[in-house]
Amino acid sequence: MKKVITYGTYDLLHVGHINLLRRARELGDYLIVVLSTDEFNSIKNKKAYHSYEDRKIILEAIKYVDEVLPEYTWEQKIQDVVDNDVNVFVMGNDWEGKFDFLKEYCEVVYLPRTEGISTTKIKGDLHK
Ligand code: C2G
Repeated sequence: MKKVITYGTYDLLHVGHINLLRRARELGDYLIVVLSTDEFNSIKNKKAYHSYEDRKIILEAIKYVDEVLPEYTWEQKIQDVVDNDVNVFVMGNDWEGKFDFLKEYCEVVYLPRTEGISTTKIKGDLHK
């Protein structure tokens, strides 16, 4: 079984997230999403609207997602890849090159982001 892993906050779910998850899942047979906890979001200077628990329930309802695990730190990726026998690490290309250290452990794929949509844009548009 070819296992794929990806990371993110996945707040205010939108088509950019779904496009990423679909393409990531298509690279293997099983997709693990490592979801930023509320505490880690504050380290990323992000404030999610939905709690970790709610973001986890939402992600688990997506047909492309097989498993959701918590992301607590920047430093857990190697351990996650090894512990879960991951073959492919995937992120949107806003992260291009940032996780190439994982190439020792698995394939590293950066996928084109979906243009014109982001959680930040949604929040901004709603305030207009
Ligand atoms: N994404 C995308 N297109 C968009 C918006 C997001 O392809 N228009 C992708 C991002 O590139 C990322 C995933 O969707 O791969 C989740 O995006 P975020 O929730 O913003 O994740 P981020 O805060 O970048 O978290 O350790 C890594 C971090 O946890 C990444």
